[in-house]
Amino acid sequence: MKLRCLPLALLIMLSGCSTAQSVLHAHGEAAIALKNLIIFIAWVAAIIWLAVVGFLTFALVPRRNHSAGPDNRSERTMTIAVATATAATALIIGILTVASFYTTRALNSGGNADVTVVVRAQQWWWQFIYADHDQTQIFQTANELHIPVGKTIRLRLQAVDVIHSFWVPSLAGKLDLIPGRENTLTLRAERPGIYRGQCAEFCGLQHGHMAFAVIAEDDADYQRWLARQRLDAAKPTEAEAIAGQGVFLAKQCAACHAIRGTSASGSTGPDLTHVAGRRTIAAGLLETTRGSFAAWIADPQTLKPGNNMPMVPLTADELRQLSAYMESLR
Ligand code: HEC
Ligand SMILES: [Cu+2]
Repeated sequence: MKLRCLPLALLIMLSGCSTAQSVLHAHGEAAIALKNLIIFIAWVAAIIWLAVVGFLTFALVPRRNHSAGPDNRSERTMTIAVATATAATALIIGILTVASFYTTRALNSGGNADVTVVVRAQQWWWQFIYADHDQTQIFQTANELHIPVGKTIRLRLQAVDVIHSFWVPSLAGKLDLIPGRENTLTLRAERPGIYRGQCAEFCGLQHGHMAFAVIAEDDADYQRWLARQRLDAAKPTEAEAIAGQGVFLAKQCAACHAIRGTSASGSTGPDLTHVAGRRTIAAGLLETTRGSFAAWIADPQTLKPGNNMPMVPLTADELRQLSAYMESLR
């Protein structure tokens, strides 16, 4: 009976093998420090386990010549054994405490940041606002954080509604976003890649659909992305997309979404200025395609029940035009 459960248990363990979002695939300064700490603690625990099992086996092996009652010698041996074990326990706990203390202190050592991004978590998506001294250069995006490789990124973590938690296991430790207070997380990617992140604090119905991506790219690519993001939305050229812009501005869409360069300036939902340039929509739910836009706009409540975008009644033509317009926003 028990043996029959074994394959199932092994199968479940296999699910830990993905590298998509793994603490053990560390590519960021902070994540590497944390991974080393985890491995160190695992080794210490393994050695302790072996020692305990060793002593237990030793104690269970029957031996001849042991006296019937407790004599002075065995009592003395016992005292020494207990004292040694207690001292060893205290020492090991001490070492582990010091190791975690120095590791976590190094994570938040501050220093100068090359890029500062305000992260505003809300049910159930991530708003990323790229700060700049020059007011005209500030822009925002959603669910996709672009960073330059090898640079220090300062994230100012804020929550709009309830507590959320920012976690990109391959790059850094996790940190909560708490309404009314700001936490700071320092992030640094050592090599280019797309790192999956996920809200790590249960925040309501769609907590599981609150993913994001950190895209670490070399400086030239990052600068190109930055320059593009700072531009206003592209003017639609296709007839269908032009009609779509009209629908967007006429329906409630513009009350919740901003599209720079148009009169749409809502702030309840993600900024859509360059929405088609993002890999996914609705916080990792759907890959960005014209079909996904249509599906999402037609019925956001079936795709992501409870989310804060209502179903706006549209005709089939309006839906097609809106999707074409969304797809033109690169
Ligand atoms: C009441 C506010 C509201 C209205 C009205 C609204 N939306 Fe949204 N929209 C949202 C919110 C909130 C989200 C984020 C949902 C999530 O991911 O949980 C969203 C997400 C989106 C996204 C995905 C963006 C991304 O980057 O993930 C698109 C595209 C979109 N809306 C288009 C539209 C269109 C087109 C209309 C008009 C037909 C519209 N929305 C009307 C609030 C609104
Ligand atoms: Cu959450």
